[in-house]
Amino acid sequence: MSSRSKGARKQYPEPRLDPYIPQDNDTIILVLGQIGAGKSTFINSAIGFGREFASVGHDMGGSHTKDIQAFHIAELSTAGRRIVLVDTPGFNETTISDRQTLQRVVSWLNTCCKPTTTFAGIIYVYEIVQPRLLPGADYMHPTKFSGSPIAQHIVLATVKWTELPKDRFAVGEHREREMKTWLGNMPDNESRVIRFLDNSDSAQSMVALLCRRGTTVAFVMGELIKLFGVLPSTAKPADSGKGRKDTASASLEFVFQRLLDPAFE
Ligand SMILES: Nc1nc2c(ncn2[C@@H]2O[C@H](COP(=O)(O)OP(=O)(O)OP(=O)(O)O)[C@@H](O)[C@H]2O)c(=O)[nH]1
Ligand SMILES: [Mg+2]
Repeated sequence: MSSRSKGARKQYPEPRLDPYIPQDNDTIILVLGQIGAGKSTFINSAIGFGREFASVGHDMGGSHTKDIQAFHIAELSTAGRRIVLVDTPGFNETTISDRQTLQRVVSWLNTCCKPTTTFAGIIYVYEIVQPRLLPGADYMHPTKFSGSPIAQHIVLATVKWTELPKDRFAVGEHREREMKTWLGNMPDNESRVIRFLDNSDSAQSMVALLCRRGTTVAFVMGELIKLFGVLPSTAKPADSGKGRKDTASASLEFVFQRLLDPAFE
């Protein structure tokens, strides 16, 4: 990545936009965080063509990203395995609860992924300029994953370092140290709180880190259900138009019905 020249990037096809048609060997990464944190901006950097594929919002209203949307990173895809970054509406939105937002994400995974889809992880985008964000007030605060097997599939991407006044930089570093305790006592915790340096290499290195350690979508959905009690909606989600329901994803739903209801035959 850092060794690649800008010219080398041009030989890759630009990522395809909607509709997202799941393929057997897709590798999924969810990008989550508060409204306006910089999720869509991060995805554009990771895609790496200097273009705004994921729409970025500059207004002060609620979540600019309204729908869950999947983007491929052609540059990072190898051996027929596509890396797909999933942009999501932000938490702390006024018109929809965080629980409903997470339910949409879980429903999207349930509907748009195949049983063979690899789940590489979650990039949780966190504004370093944010003075306080109490776990009780943040439904999916990263502390909630402490002790969960999902913790090893999370990267905390701290963003907006350039917005910290120079004399407040030490405060940012202090917050960063605190974050390193959030995912619990895992050997490589510290290495997964990473500064986003506003460039493609920085975003792509986080993606590559997560891709070294994948699990199944079914496992992650099961853990999200256990941690947050959020069931995938049985109704077709509004976002499913951006994916395709086929027999493979239907069989994933079957896995989940069984997981949720031990009596299910
Ligand atoms: N300085 C700086 N500004 C950023 C960064 N990321 C995002 N922004 C700005 O923050 C604002 C929101 O960015 P988005 O990428 O739309 O944030 P989002 O998390 O996708 O927002 P929602 O979709 O509304 O939840 C925009 O004005 C961006 O230009 C960053 O890394 N550094
Ligand atoms: Mg967005």
